[in-house]
Amino acid sequence: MTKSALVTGATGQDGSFLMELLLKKGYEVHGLVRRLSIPNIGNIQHLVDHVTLLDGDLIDQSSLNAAVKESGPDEVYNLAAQSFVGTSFVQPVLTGEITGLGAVRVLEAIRAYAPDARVYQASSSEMFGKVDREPQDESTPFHPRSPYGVAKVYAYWACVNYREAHGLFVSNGILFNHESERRGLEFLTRKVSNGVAKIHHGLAKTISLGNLDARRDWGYAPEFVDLMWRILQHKQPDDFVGATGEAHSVREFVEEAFRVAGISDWETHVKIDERHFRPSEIYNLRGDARKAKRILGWQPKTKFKDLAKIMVEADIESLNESRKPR
Ligand code: NAP
Ligand code: F7E
Repeated sequence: MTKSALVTGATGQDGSFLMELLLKKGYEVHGLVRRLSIPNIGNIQHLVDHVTLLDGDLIDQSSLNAAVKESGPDEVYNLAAQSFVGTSFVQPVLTGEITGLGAVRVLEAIRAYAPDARVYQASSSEMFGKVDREPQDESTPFHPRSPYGVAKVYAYWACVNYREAHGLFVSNGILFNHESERRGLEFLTRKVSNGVAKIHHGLAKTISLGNLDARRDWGYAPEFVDLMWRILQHKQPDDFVGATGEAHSVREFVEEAFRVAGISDWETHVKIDERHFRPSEIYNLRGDARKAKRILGWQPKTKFKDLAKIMVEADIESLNESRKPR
Protein backbone atom coordinates (compact mmCIF):
# COMPACT_ATOMS: atom_id res chain seq x y z
CA MET A 1 0.00 0.00 0.00
CA THR A 2 1.21 3.54 -0.75
CA LYS A 3 2.69 5.21 2.33
CA SER A 4 1.75 8.74 3.28
CA ALA A 5 4.34 11.20 4.65
CA LEU A 6 3.91 14.66 6.15
CA VAL A 7 6.94 16.97 5.99
CA THR A 8 7.00 20.21 8.00
CA GLY A 9 9.51 22.82 6.83
CA ALA A 10 8.70 21.78 3.25
CA THR A 11 10.08 24.98 1.67
CA GLY A 12 13.46 24.73 3.42
CA GLN A 13 16.68 23.15 2.22
CA ASP A 14 16.08 19.75 3.83
CA GLY A 15 12.32 19.71 3.22
CA SER A 16 12.86 20.09 -0.51
CA PHE A 17 15.46 17.29 -0.76
CA LEU A 18 13.45 15.02 1.53
CA MET A 19 10.23 15.44 -0.47
CA GLU A 20 12.18 14.55 -3.65
CA LEU A 21 13.51 11.41 -1.99
CA LEU A 22 10.08 10.36 -0.68
CA LEU A 23 8.47 10.89 -4.11
CA LYS A 24 11.17 8.68 -5.68
CA LYS A 25 10.36 6.01 -3.10
CA GLY A 26 6.68 6.11 -4.08
CA TYR A 27 5.25 7.95 -1.05
CA GLU A 28 2.20 10.17 -1.19
CA VAL A 29 3.87 13.38 0.05
CA HIS A 30 2.27 16.22 2.01
CA GLY A 31 4.27 19.37 2.77
CA LEU A 32 3.33 21.86 5.48
CA VAL A 33 3.85 25.48 4.39
CA ARG A 34 3.05 28.66 6.28
CA ARG A 35 1.21 31.54 4.71
CA LEU A 36 3.53 34.39 3.68
CA SER A 37 2.59 37.61 1.88
CA ILE A 38 4.80 36.50 -1.02
CA PRO A 39 5.08 32.70 -1.41
CA ASN A 40 8.54 31.28 -0.82
CA ILE A 41 8.55 28.13 -2.92
CA GLY A 42 11.82 28.58 -4.82
CA ASN A 43 13.25 25.31 -3.46
CA ILE A 44 10.12 23.29 -4.31
CA GLN A 45 8.87 24.91 -7.52
CA HIS A 46 9.70 21.70 -9.39
CA LEU A 47 7.71 19.59 -6.89
CA VAL A 48 4.47 21.50 -6.44
CA ASP A 49 2.55 19.42 -9.00
CA HIS A 50 3.61 16.18 -7.33
CA VAL A 51 2.99 16.89 -3.63
CA THR A 52 0.05 18.18 -1.60
CA LEU A 53 0.85 21.45 0.13
CA LEU A 54 -1.06 22.05 3.37
CA ASP A 55 -1.35 25.41 5.13
CA GLY A 56 -0.03 25.40 8.67
CA ASP A 57 2.23 27.03 11.20
CA LEU A 58 4.15 25.49 14.09
CA ILE A 59 2.77 28.26 16.28
CA ASP A 60 -0.84 27.25 15.54
CA GLN A 61 -2.05 23.97 17.07
CA SER A 62 -5.31 23.76 15.11
CA SER A 63 -3.51 23.98 11.76
CA LEU A 64 -1.20 21.13 12.80
CA ASN A 65 -4.16 19.02 13.91
CA ALA A 66 -5.84 19.63 10.56
CA ALA A 67 -2.67 18.80 8.58
CA VAL A 68 -2.18 15.53 10.45
CA LYS A 69 -5.85 14.59 10.02
CA GLU A 70 -5.83 15.43 6.31
CA SER A 71 -2.57 13.67 5.46
CA GLY A 72 -3.19 10.51 7.55
CA PRO A 73 0.56 10.03 7.77
CA ASP A 74 2.54 6.82 8.23
CA GLU A 75 5.62 9.02 8.72
CA VAL A 76 6.00 12.61 9.91
CA TYR A 77 9.25 14.54 9.47
CA ASN A 78 9.34 17.63 11.68
CA LEU A 79 11.87 19.85 9.90
CA ALA A 80 10.22 23.24 10.46
CA ALA A 81 12.17 25.61 12.70
CA GLN A 82 13.58 29.09 13.11
CA SER A 83 16.89 27.50 12.18
CA PHE A 84 19.36 30.41 12.03
CA VAL A 85 21.52 30.55 15.17
CA GLY A 86 22.39 34.24 14.71
CA THR A 87 18.73 35.28 14.63
CA SER A 88 17.99 33.21 17.72
CA PHE A 89 20.03 35.66 19.82
CA VAL A 90 17.87 38.54 18.56
CA GLN A 91 14.54 36.65 18.62
CA PRO A 92 14.92 34.12 21.44
CA VAL A 93 11.21 34.00 22.33
CA LEU A 94 10.09 33.38 18.74
CA THR A 95 12.80 30.76 18.36
CA GLY A 96 11.60 29.00 21.50
CA GLU A 97 8.00 29.14 20.28
CA ILE A 98 8.73 27.63 16.86
CA THR A 99 11.82 25.48 17.33
CA GLY A 100 11.03 24.25 20.85
CA LEU A 101 7.29 24.37 21.61
CA GLY A 102 6.46 23.93 17.91
CA ALA A 103 7.85 20.39 18.08
CA VAL A 104 5.59 19.65 21.06
CA ARG A 105 2.58 20.94 19.11
CA VAL A 106 3.47 18.52 16.31
CA LEU A 107 3.74 15.68 18.84
CA GLU A 108 0.37 16.61 20.35
CA ALA A 109 -1.29 16.56 16.92
CA ILE A 110 0.19 13.12 16.27
CA ARG A 111 -0.79 11.80 19.70
CA ALA A 112 -4.39 12.85 19.05
CA TYR A 113 -4.85 12.06 15.36
CA ALA A 114 -2.14 9.64 14.17
CA PRO A 115 -0.73 7.79 17.18
CA ASP A 116 0.66 4.98 15.00
CA ALA A 117 2.70 7.33 12.80
CA ARG A 118 6.50 7.26 12.98
CA VAL A 119 7.98 10.67 13.78
CA TYR A 120 11.37 12.15 12.90
CA GLN A 121 12.57 15.18 14.86
CA ALA A 122 15.29 17.39 13.32
CA SER A 123 17.65 17.61 16.26
CA SER A 124 20.99 19.33 15.91
CA SER A 125 24.69 19.20 16.80
CA GLU A 126 24.10 22.72 18.18
CA MET A 127 22.74 20.89 21.26
CA PHE A 128 26.30 19.73 22.08
CA GLY A 129 27.53 23.33 22.10
CA LYS A 130 30.42 23.79 24.50
CA VAL A 131 31.79 20.29 24.15
CA ASP A 132 33.97 18.42 26.62
CA ARG A 133 35.04 15.72 24.15
CA GLU A 134 35.72 15.09 20.49
CA PRO A 135 34.20 13.69 18.36
CA GLN A 136 30.61 13.95 19.62
CA ASP A 137 28.22 10.99 19.53
CA GLU A 138 24.83 9.97 20.95
CA SER A 139 26.25 9.82 24.50
CA THR A 140 27.87 13.29 24.53
CA PRO A 141 26.25 15.64 27.09
CA PHE A 142 24.40 18.73 25.85
CA HIS A 143 25.60 22.26 26.64
CA PRO A 144 23.81 24.51 24.12
CA ARG A 145 25.32 27.93 23.40
CA SER A 146 22.40 29.77 21.77
CA PRO A 147 18.64 30.18 22.19
CA TYR A 148 18.37 27.97 19.08
CA GLY A 149 20.41 25.22 20.73
CA VAL A 150 18.39 25.53 23.94
CA ALA A 151 15.11 25.20 22.00
CA LYS A 152 16.41 22.13 20.16
CA VAL A 153 17.40 20.49 23.47
CA TYR A 154 13.84 21.08 24.74
CA ALA A 155 12.37 19.54 21.58
CA TYR A 156 14.80 16.61 21.78
CA TRP A 157 13.77 15.72 25.34
CA ALA A 158 10.08 16.22 24.51
CA CYS A 159 10.49 13.56 21.81
CA VAL A 160 12.18 11.16 24.24
CA ASN A 161 9.37 11.83 26.73
CA TYR A 162 6.57 11.18 24.20
CA ARG A 163 8.31 7.90 23.39
CA GLU A 164 8.51 6.90 27.05
CA ALA A 165 5.22 8.36 28.34
CA HIS A 166 2.87 7.76 25.42
CA GLY A 167 4.59 4.96 23.51
CA LEU A 168 4.85 7.01 20.29
CA PHE A 169 7.43 6.02 17.66
CA VAL A 170 9.60 9.15 17.81
CA SER A 171 13.25 9.29 16.70
CA ASN A 172 15.80 12.10 16.81
CA GLY A 173 18.38 12.65 14.09
CA ILE A 174 21.17 14.67 15.71
CA LEU A 175 22.58 16.08 12.51
CA PHE A 176 25.74 18.10 12.07
CA ASN A 177 25.86 20.94 9.53
CA HIS A 178 24.74 19.93 6.06
CA GLU A 179 24.75 22.32 3.17
CA SER A 180 23.87 22.60 -0.50
CA GLU A 181 23.07 24.95 -3.37
CA ARG A 182 19.61 25.31 -1.72
CA ARG A 183 20.97 26.53 1.62
CA GLY A 184 19.60 29.85 2.91
CA LEU A 185 21.80 32.82 2.00
CA GLU A 186 22.64 33.82 5.58
CA PHE A 187 24.34 30.53 6.52
CA LEU A 188 28.12 30.60 6.31
CA THR A 189 28.74 28.23 3.40
CA ARG A 190 26.07 29.73 1.14
CA LYS A 191 26.96 33.29 2.10
CA VAL A 192 30.51 32.50 0.99
CA SER A 193 29.62 30.57 -2.19
CA ASN A 194 27.19 33.30 -3.24
CA GLY A 195 29.65 36.07 -2.34
CA VAL A 196 32.47 34.39 -4.27
CA ALA A 197 30.19 33.98 -7.30
CA LYS A 198 29.32 37.69 -7.18
CA ILE A 199 33.02 38.62 -6.95
CA HIS A 200 33.75 36.24 -9.85
CA HIS A 201 31.14 38.04 -11.98
CA GLY A 202 32.37 41.50 -10.92
CA LEU A 203 29.13 42.21 -9.01
CA ALA A 204 30.80 42.64 -5.60
CA LYS A 205 34.27 43.20 -4.20
CA THR A 206 34.13 41.77 -0.68
CA ILE A 207 32.33 39.41 1.69
CA SER A 208 31.77 40.49 5.27
CA LEU A 209 32.27 37.69 7.83
CA GLY A 210 32.69 37.01 11.55
CA ASN A 211 34.75 34.33 13.30
CA LEU A 212 37.01 32.58 10.77
CA ASP A 213 38.39 30.16 13.38
CA ALA A 214 35.16 28.29 14.21
CA ARG A 215 35.24 24.68 13.01
CA ARG A 216 32.30 22.67 11.72
CA ASP A 217 31.62 19.19 10.37
CA TRP A 218 30.04 20.08 7.01
CA GLY A 219 28.28 17.49 4.83
CA TYR A 220 26.03 17.49 1.75
CA ALA A 221 22.29 17.81 2.49
CA PRO A 222 20.85 15.20 0.04
CA GLU A 223 22.85 12.50 1.84
CA PHE A 224 21.52 13.66 5.22
CA VAL A 225 17.85 13.46 4.21
CA ASP A 226 18.54 9.85 3.23
CA LEU A 227 19.63 9.31 6.84
CA MET A 228 16.32 10.82 8.08
CA TRP A 229 14.40 8.27 6.03
CA ARG A 230 16.60 5.38 7.20
CA ILE A 231 16.05 6.40 10.83
CA LEU A 232 12.29 5.95 10.43
CA GLN A 233 12.66 2.56 8.68
CA HIS A 234 14.50 1.12 11.71
CA LYS A 235 12.42 -1.40 13.67
CA GLN A 236 12.37 0.71 16.82
CA PRO A 237 12.53 4.43 17.62
CA ASP A 238 16.04 5.59 18.51
CA ASP A 239 18.41 8.56 18.28
CA PHE A 240 21.25 8.79 15.75
CA VAL A 241 24.07 11.22 15.04
CA GLY A 242 24.62 12.15 11.37
CA ALA A 243 28.03 13.62 10.48
CA THR A 244 30.99 13.26 8.13
CA GLY A 245 33.54 12.88 10.94
CA GLU A 246 35.74 15.66 9.49
CA ALA A 247 35.94 19.22 10.81
CA HIS A 248 37.22 22.28 8.93
CA SER A 249 37.48 25.93 9.87
CA VAL A 250 35.45 28.75 8.36
CA ARG A 251 38.78 30.07 7.01
CA GLU A 252 39.41 26.77 5.17
CA PHE A 253 35.95 26.91 3.59
CA VAL A 254 36.53 30.49 2.45
CA GLU A 255 39.96 29.65 0.97
CA GLU A 256 38.56 26.62 -0.86
CA ALA A 257 35.56 28.53 -2.24
CA PHE A 258 37.81 31.26 -3.70
CA ARG A 259 40.15 28.58 -5.08
CA VAL A 260 37.25 26.92 -6.94
CA ALA A 261 36.48 30.29 -8.58
CA GLY A 262 40.16 30.75 -9.54
CA ILE A 263 40.68 33.75 -7.21
CA SER A 264 44.01 33.50 -5.33
CA ASP A 265 44.12 36.71 -3.21
CA TRP A 266 41.09 35.74 -1.08
CA GLU A 267 42.19 37.76 1.97
CA THR A 268 41.77 41.03 0.06
CA HIS A 269 38.11 40.10 -0.55
CA VAL A 270 37.15 39.30 3.06
CA LYS A 271 36.23 41.92 5.66
CA ILE A 272 35.85 41.00 9.31
CA ASP A 273 32.79 42.57 10.89
CA GLU A 274 32.06 42.34 14.63
CA ARG A 275 28.33 42.14 13.86
CA HIS A 276 28.77 38.59 12.56
CA PHE A 277 30.34 37.28 15.78
CA ARG A 278 28.00 35.45 18.18
CA PRO A 279 27.59 36.38 21.87
CA SER A 280 28.56 32.78 22.69
CA GLU A 281 30.24 30.78 19.94
CA ILE A 282 30.70 27.07 19.42
CA TYR A 283 34.34 26.71 18.45
CA ASN A 284 34.62 23.14 17.34
CA LEU A 285 32.12 20.47 16.34
CA ARG A 286 32.98 17.09 14.84
CA GLY A 287 30.59 14.16 14.83
CA ASP A 288 30.96 10.41 15.19
CA ALA A 289 28.25 8.69 13.12
CA ARG A 290 29.42 5.11 13.69
CA LYS A 291 26.04 4.11 15.19
CA ALA A 292 24.17 5.20 12.04
CA LYS A 293 26.70 3.35 9.90
CA ARG A 294 26.54 0.15 11.95
CA ILE A 295 22.75 -0.03 12.42
CA LEU A 296 21.37 1.82 9.37
CA GLY A 297 24.19 1.28 6.85
CA TRP A 298 24.43 5.06 6.31
CA GLN A 299 27.64 6.71 5.19
CA PRO A 300 28.05 10.19 3.70
CA LYS A 301 30.18 10.38 0.55
CA THR A 302 30.66 14.04 -0.37
CA LYS A 303 33.94 15.44 0.95
CA PHE A 304 34.63 18.97 2.12
CA LYS A 305 36.30 20.14 -1.13
CA ASP A 306 33.56 18.57 -3.27
CA LEU A 307 30.94 20.42 -1.22
CA ALA A 308 32.65 23.78 -1.77
CA LYS A 309 32.91 23.00 -5.49
CA ILE A 310 29.23 22.02 -5.83
CA MET A 311 28.09 25.20 -4.07
CA VAL A 312 30.40 27.72 -5.75
CA GLU A 313 29.82 26.29 -9.24
CA ALA A 314 26.05 26.31 -8.70
CA ASP A 315 26.09 29.96 -7.61
CA ILE A 316 28.35 31.00 -10.51
CA GLU A 317 26.03 29.20 -12.93
CA SER A 318 22.84 30.64 -11.45
CA LEU A 319 24.23 34.19 -11.66
CA ASN A 320 25.21 33.45 -15.27
CA GLU A 321 21.62 32.43 -16.01
CA SER A 322 20.10 35.46 -14.28
CA ARG A 323 22.37 37.83 -16.27
CA LYS A 324 21.48 36.40 -19.72
CA PRO A 325 19.43 38.83 -21.82
CA ARG A 326 15.78 37.75 -22.18
P1 NAP B 1 15.65 25.88 6.71
O1 NAP B 1 16.13 25.84 5.30
O2 NAP B 1 15.84 27.10 7.53
O3 NAP B 1 14.08 25.51 6.69
C1 NAP B 1 13.26 25.73 7.79
C2 NAP B 1 11.82 25.48 7.37
O4 NAP B 1 10.97 25.73 8.50
C3 NAP B 1 11.32 26.40 6.24
O5 NAP B 1 10.51 25.65 5.38
C4 NAP B 1 10.48 27.42 6.99
O6 NAP B 1 9.44 27.99 6.21
C5 NAP B 1 9.87 26.53 8.07
N1 NAP B 1 9.31 27.28 9.18
C6 NAP B 1 9.90 28.26 9.91
N2 NAP B 1 9.06 28.73 10.84
C7 NAP B 1 7.89 28.04 10.70
C8 NAP B 1 6.65 28.08 11.36
N3 NAP B 1 6.41 28.91 12.37
N4 NAP B 1 5.69 27.22 10.95
C9 NAP B 1 5.90 26.38 9.92
N5 NAP B 1 7.07 26.31 9.25
C10 NAP B 1 8.05 27.12 9.63
O7 NAP B 1 16.29 24.67 7.55
P2 NAP B 1 17.01 23.33 7.03
O8 NAP B 1 18.46 23.60 6.87
O9 NAP B 1 16.23 22.75 5.92
O10 NAP B 1 16.88 22.41 8.32
C11 NAP B 1 15.75 21.60 8.53
C12 NAP B 1 15.62 21.28 10.01
O11 NAP B 1 16.80 20.62 10.47
C13 NAP B 1 15.47 22.51 10.91
O12 NAP B 1 14.65 22.13 12.00
C14 NAP B 1 16.88 22.77 11.41
O13 NAP B 1 16.84 23.45 12.65
C15 NAP B 1 17.39 21.35 11.55
N6 NAP B 1 18.82 21.15 11.38
C16 NAP B 1 19.45 21.65 10.28
C17 NAP B 1 20.80 21.38 10.10
C18 NAP B 1 21.53 21.90 8.89
O14 NAP B 1 22.77 21.91 8.92
N7 NAP B 1 20.83 22.26 7.82
C19 NAP B 1 21.50 20.58 11.04
C20 NAP B 1 20.80 20.08 12.13
C21 NAP B 1 19.45 20.34 12.29
P3 NAP B 1 9.64 29.37 5.40
O15 NAP B 1 10.25 28.98 4.09
O16 NAP B 1 8.24 29.88 5.31
O17 NAP B 1 10.55 30.24 6.21
O1 F7E C 1 27.62 29.22 11.03
C1 F7E C 1 30.68 31.18 11.67
C2 F7E C 1 29.62 31.09 12.76
O2 F7E C 1 25.33 30.08 10.55
C3 F7E C 1 28.72 28.35 10.95
C4 F7E C 1 22.26 25.68 11.24
O3 F7E C 1 21.81 24.91 10.14
O4 F7E C 1 24.08 24.17 11.64
C5 F7E C 1 23.76 25.53 11.39
O5 F7E C 1 24.21 26.35 12.46
C6 F7E C 1 29.92 28.97 11.64
C7 F7E C 1 29.61 29.58 13.02
O6 F7E C 1 25.71 27.59 10.95
C8 F7E C 1 29.92 34.10 9.69
O7 F7E C 1 29.98 31.89 13.88
C9 F7E C 1 31.65 33.28 10.69
O8 F7E C 1 30.64 29.25 13.90
O9 F7E C 1 26.45 28.57 8.85
P1 F7E C 1 26.22 28.91 10.27
P2 F7E C 1 25.63 27.09 12.46
O10 F7E C 1 25.55 28.20 13.41
O11 F7E C 1 26.72 26.08 12.66
C10 F7E C 1 23.48 23.60 12.80
C11 F7E C 1 23.88 22.16 12.88
C12 F7E C 1 22.03 23.84 12.89
O12 F7E C 1 21.29 23.04 13.45
C13 F7E C 1 21.54 25.19 12.50
O13 F7E C 1 20.14 25.16 12.20
O14 F7E C 1 30.39 30.06 10.83
N1 F7E C 1 30.64 32.41 10.89
N2 F7E C 1 31.23 34.32 9.96
C14 F7E C 1 29.54 32.89 10.27
N3 F7E C 1 28.30 32.38 10.17
C15 F7E C 1 27.39 33.10 9.46
N4 F7E C 1 26.14 32.61 9.32
N5 F7E C 1 27.70 34.31 8.89
C16 F7E C 1 28.95 34.84 8.97
O15 F7E C 1 29.21 35.94 8.46
